[in-house]
Amino acid sequence: MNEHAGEQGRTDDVELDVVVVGAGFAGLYLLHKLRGLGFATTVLEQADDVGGTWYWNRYPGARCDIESIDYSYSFDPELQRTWTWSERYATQPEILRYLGHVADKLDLRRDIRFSTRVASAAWDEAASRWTIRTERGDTLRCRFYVMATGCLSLPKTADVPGIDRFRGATYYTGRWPHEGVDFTGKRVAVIGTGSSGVQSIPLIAEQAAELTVFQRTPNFSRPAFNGPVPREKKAQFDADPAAYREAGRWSPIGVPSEPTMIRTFQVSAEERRAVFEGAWQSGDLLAMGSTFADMGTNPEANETACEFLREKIRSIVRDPETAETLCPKDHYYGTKRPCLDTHYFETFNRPNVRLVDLRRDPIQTITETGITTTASSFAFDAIVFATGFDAMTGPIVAVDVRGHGEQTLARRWTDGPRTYLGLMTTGFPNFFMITGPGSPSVLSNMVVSIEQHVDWLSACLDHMRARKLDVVEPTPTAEAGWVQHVNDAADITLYPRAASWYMGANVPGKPRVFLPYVGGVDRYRKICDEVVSRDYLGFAFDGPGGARCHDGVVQRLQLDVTMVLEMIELLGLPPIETLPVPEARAGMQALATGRPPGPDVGETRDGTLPGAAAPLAHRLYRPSTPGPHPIVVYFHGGGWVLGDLDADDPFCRDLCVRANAVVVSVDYRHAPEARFPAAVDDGFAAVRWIAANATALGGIPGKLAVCGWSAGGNIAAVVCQLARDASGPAIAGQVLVTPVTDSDLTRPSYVENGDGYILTTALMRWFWDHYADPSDRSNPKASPLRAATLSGLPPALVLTCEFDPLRDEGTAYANAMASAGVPVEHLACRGQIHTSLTAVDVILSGDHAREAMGAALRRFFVA
Ligand code: NA7
Repeated sequence: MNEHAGEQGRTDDVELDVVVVGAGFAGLYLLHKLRGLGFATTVLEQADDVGGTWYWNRYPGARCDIESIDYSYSFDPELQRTWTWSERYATQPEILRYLGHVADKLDLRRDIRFSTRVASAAWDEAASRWTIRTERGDTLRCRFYVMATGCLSLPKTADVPGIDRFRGATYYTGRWPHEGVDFTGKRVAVIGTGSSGVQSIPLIAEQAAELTVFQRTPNFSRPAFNGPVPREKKAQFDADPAAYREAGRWSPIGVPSEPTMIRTFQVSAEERRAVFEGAWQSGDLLAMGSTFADMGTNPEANETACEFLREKIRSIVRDPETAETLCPKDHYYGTKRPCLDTHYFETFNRPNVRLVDLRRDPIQTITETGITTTASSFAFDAIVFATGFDAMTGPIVAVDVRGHGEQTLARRWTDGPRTYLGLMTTGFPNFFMITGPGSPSVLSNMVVSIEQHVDWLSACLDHMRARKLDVVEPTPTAEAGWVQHVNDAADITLYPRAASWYMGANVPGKPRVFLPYVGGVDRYRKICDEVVSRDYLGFAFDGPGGARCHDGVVQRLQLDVTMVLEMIELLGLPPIETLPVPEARAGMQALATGRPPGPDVGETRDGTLPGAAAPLAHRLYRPSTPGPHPIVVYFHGGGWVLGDLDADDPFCRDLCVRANAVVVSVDYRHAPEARFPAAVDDGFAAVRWIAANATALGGIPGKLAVCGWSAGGNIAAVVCQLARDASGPAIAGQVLVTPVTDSDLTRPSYVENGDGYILTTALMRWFWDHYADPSDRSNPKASPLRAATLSGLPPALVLTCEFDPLRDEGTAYANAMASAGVPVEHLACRGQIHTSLTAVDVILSGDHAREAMGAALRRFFVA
């Protein structure tokens, strides 16, 4: 098997195209693929056979927890036809047999050097080659160097004091003896309750005389209900394997699925329970996190699932104190990797099993004979460490990798990994990672993500060869953009709130950075494909074929904005400007149904107040805190044509809570029925009336601000100018949310963002045509940017969005006010579109802007 054993210390005179490190799922497929393309490839593998993760993790109960049909290669139809899994979730030995079978079938072993650990890899600038040195003294030279080392392959150093003192046997789940371990009659300790602990504990308990489980953090786990491959699943697969695989590739997790759009609190408590029970009974790892659309983002929603799961634990574990100790309470479901088990919680009902809660009773030291905690001393014959891995970055930086200027990767990543697409990192030409940090990797079915990376990388090398390009490296711009996107995407989820290995939190001293990409396998695949179709956007190539680079950032929209745009595209709605006004209004109302309602406020009250010509409807939102409160007069958006009191209701609630102010939303007259200047005249009349009646409204006289979105921002801005010119009422501040400030539709933002981001240039033109005659449009009451002077206006917060046609006129207004001496804060919202900031609980990435609005208003009222 190991044809190179005994050839230690050799220096290859062959120049390889590619050296791959690791012979697990990734390395095997990569070798096959590159060989097929005619690249001279060698794989280096530290074990003495193939298998990677599945070679090392031989602990009792080790098995996959993505169903085996999904957790297997898709690239070879014959392999799919001829291999049959014996169980729904295959055991480690069966998966290892599978990988051995693949290696045999494709004759891979002849290009794999086993028992070979890479010691260092250095980029030779002059030759544009990598020099790889192994711990047994081999030296290899290659054009491309690929780490296919897996995300969970470097066991974490056991950070428990006294570990070397123990005279009994110690075992690591990730380095389990090949011959197995017989615990019969032994007193055994298991430290760690992640997947490895949860899978092994029930089996160790069956054998050992006594088992003591040392738990630091309880984990969410559900029964796998393992057994034969479910008939339905198999039938679905067999009916059309290619279509089945394609559905997996274009799914969020890499397993065919139909994501739900329903949010947790849209259904009753009973319905919710039934949905959770269904997920529990399914034995599917992904089912619980997919029960409702907001599981990963809404803490209260997630907590309902957590409590359901805790109840299950309490119903299984007989001793109430033990049950309570096993109930996770310090993290949301899914934010630490959940587990699937077979009789895990039941194991704690056995008389020979006890649980030690390390949060209450931490380990002081391991001794010669056992473990001493603050409260007790335990004697053991064996200690099993199920303490996990230095995940994702650990195996990569463990090698002394040196790129440009001898810089080491470990040093470059001191503050956390920086990658472009999780595939490459700047400063390290021709160095690739398979499922590296910044790619979906561990948040997905690994095999699907591995295949995607291998296919992408092979196509890239083929592309380079065809164009005589020798060297590839991502650009700093592309990498910075991707790192930003990966972080932004994680920040809208609950993930960063947990001390998980996803965050690097399990390894003392490791930077806390969210490592994988949460955007999903499908969206990520689309992004990688887009990079290729845009001439390898963000990659710089060089070689005899010439230097070339199409620099740029591939994903500039926030993840949740992308998701909303995708949803709207699916709806296939006609452009608003092609509709008659009544239909456009009805369409807007229909779109608003079913959206999240926004936060609760103390009280809402509908009424009328005097407008410029006739009474105007208004809605008042009062905070639940004791009053009186300052007042914010709010004007909704809709291009002076659309919108009503309901349109921005969630946003008004949000504003009310964040500003701790009464919000009075005023429904001014709309065009085309009432054209310019009806809307602004109504706005001014309303502000005057509200200021005069502040006390009756529960407000504080003299503490009044205005706020508006889009055309409502236009009204708010104009009202401030009118109040200044009329010497009252006093306005403490103005919050202008992506406001219309000018009728000039030729600014660059109208060109760059004129189509594809909901508010289009064509729609803006339609709005203006309905609202104002061309001759009126330069009037400052229509285009407040054109006022003779902007001095003397109230302090302002102006919010603009990067992908909004109105971006530049908002910026221009903020700058012009600032030049005129008005205190102005301008918040330019990255990756957002015109409709982002009012989309409360939908565009979560807009939350910090909403918080800034609340803070600005509170400041205005203090001043
Ligand atoms: P995990 O999931 O990282 O679990 C490791 C467990 O060990 C976890 O409960 C840790 O508690 C615990 N641990 C780690 N260090 C200590 C010390 N020093 N003292 C006490 N307890 C400790 O690794 P697994 O091998 O179980 O699973 C890895 C992945 O493989 C899994 O997620 C699946 O993707 C497959 P903590 O939670 O850090 O408090």
